[in-house]
Amino acid sequence: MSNTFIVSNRLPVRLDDAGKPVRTTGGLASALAGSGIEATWVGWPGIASEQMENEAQLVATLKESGIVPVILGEEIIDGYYHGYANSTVWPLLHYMIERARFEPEWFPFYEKANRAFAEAILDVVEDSDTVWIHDYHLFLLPRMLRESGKKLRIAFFLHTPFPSSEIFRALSERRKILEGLLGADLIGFHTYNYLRHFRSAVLRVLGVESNVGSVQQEQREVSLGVYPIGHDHRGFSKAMQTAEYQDALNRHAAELAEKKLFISVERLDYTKGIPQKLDAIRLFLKENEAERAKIVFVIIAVPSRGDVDEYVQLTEEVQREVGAINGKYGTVGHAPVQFLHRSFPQPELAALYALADACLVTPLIDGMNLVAKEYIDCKNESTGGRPGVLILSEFAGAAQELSHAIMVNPYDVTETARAITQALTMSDNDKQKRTLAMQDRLRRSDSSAWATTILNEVKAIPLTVREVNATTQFPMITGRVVKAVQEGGRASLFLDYDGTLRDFVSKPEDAVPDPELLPLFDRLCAIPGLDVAVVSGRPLEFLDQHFPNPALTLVAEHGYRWRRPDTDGWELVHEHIDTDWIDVVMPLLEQAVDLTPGSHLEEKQSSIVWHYRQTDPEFGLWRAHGLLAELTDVTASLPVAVHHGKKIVEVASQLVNKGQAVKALISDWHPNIAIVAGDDQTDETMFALELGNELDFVSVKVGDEGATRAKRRTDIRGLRNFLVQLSEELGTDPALKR
Ligand code: GDG
Repeated sequence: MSNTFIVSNRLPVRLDDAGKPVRTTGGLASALAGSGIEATWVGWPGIASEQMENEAQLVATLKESGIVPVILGEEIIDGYYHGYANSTVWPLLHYMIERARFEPEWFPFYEKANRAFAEAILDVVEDSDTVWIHDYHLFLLPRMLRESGKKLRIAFFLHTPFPSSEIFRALSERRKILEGLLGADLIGFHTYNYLRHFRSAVLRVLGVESNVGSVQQEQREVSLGVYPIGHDHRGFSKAMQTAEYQDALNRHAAELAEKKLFISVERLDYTKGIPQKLDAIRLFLKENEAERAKIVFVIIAVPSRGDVDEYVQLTEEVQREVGAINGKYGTVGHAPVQFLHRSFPQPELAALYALADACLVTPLIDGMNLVAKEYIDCKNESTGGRPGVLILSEFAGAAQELSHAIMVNPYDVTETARAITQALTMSDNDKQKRTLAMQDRLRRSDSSAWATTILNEVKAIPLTVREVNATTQFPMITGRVVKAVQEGGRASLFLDYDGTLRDFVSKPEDAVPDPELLPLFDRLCAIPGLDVAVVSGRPLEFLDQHFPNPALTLVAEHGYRWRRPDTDGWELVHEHIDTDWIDVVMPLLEQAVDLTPGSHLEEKQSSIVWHYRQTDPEFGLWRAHGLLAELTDVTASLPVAVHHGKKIVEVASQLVNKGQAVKALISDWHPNIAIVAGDDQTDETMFALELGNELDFVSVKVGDEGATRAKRRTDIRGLRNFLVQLSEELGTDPALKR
């Protein structure tokens, strides 16, 4: 049976006065408890190893209750948690680049901490287990687990926003972070906007294109999804059944008497917009003298990240401002703003939600915001709830679901002050209607439903998807080639170069053959009965320079010229080719270069190629579509073929294509078996060849993108392994050795 592991920076435990771990509820822990999913937690217990009185005992106690602790020392916690995660990444994910601190010494600790998590997990997981990783503290972990070679299903959920790539790319470690994340099988976000920004970062930082729902990674597909988190409905319902809740409800109702209660609840964090909220309250009190004594704003701000300077300063700023407002608008018996800088038990919180006439949720930006959902849920008449209305920032992820709230722009203090007036004067009937319109859906899509959905989706991903090992498709073919050659027949290999025999690089001239390739060709060319051709779009100069072995056949410029063994160098494949069309298409191609920074033209004997690999990826693609439409029009009656390849648009003479050249070579060589391999559109002319039943014709597409007429697929490594295997099997046969 496969197991599920939930990994988050903090474990759902706190240490009591005696240093003993006590399970805490709330958030993820309750979500899972409610969903009936059994999972083991992996995380940091919240104190540094140096502070633990008896580390071994603590670890043993935690393990007994199904928890796997990740033990971290003070130095790592400082650099990883207080430093990189909370002082660099957190502000950046929330668009607050001016608050982000960039200290080069922090990232190595972030890596070390992620590594410590990986090791703790790898100690306990087995093949086919599911690991669900949470949040920005652990961006590198999915890849670390993937690289372990264990067959795990890995999900990652980001609880914060994912910002625009313009902001994200300010991180020096942007590549490592994206690559780390892409080690997962499934990456989840709260909203479609965050997913969209993530895709754009993957495109702009890694140059990897994606679909709305997935990113292709070598032989794996990484699913992307939108899963708005729900609140702990079950937990709040239970809390509202307790005596503690009733007691708080009665007590607060008596304290409030006729006064209206406007509540806000949040961690004291600069993303939550507390100073702006206080500005709006101040403006409201200034303009509504008659209301001052009748309203109380209770601001519950749970202490957060007290070790980070930014947070200490924010606390002081908020305390000062609250004092100033009360000093100005309070009376002897009444302070309009109550700032409660501490945490409350859940039943007490539920009672305050139930009583409050309005809830002010006004973050400057927030991944989701659960308080907004909890407030709506607690508006339950049968448990003493009073009608109330939610005032909600349009920049909280929750705004996309809670459309019946009074929506505000938290930066617009006047608008928020006006929303307070609107809430104050709203009829109970209107409040109830708004609440009811949202309540059912919120209760259904609570935190348990959310956790169940994500876990079900990741568990449905077949482990075998990413085991499609291209090399496994070849033994049969190797056997057929070996047999043909050993039985005195002939075999031919027609191999494209870029993207087939080696990877793409941004400058085509840098894509020289790697050190293994030329000796491999030397070995293959030495096998009697085997003919080998490199069939490329490259100019003859490049091929001549990099493939010196004269026994190797070279086809340049997509089949325009060739260099065959035992001949005097390069010849035209076809004697007469009309190139008058070049004058017609050239102006269009030159215009494309002028209008698209980073693009350039490559002129070949029988074709012209517009390259846009180094342009802005979206802009380049858009221009390519425009150019293709124009070219299709202009070339309708010309003897050319226009095609859209990988980051190129090519106009080529119709007679000249790789397929025609291969066909001519096959009729020369008479092989019993021929293998053609290529990765892009120009190679389709080879795959589409119809050469009769006599020939064993094997077409292989390298890469898993796009439709193809080839009968098989592999990747660069798979093809390379096949060639090596062939050279070993045929090269080691003494009968065949020269
Ligand atoms: C991150 C993202 C995203 C608060 N005060 C008390 C208390 N709380 C509980 C609330 C609520 C939770 O804390 C706060 O959750 P939020 O969603 O509002 O915000 P973050 O802490 O910033 O959480 C956020 C979330 O992750 C989930 O993905 O929504 O955008 O920033 O549940 O009830 N609970 C108790 N006493 C308090 O005084 N018992």
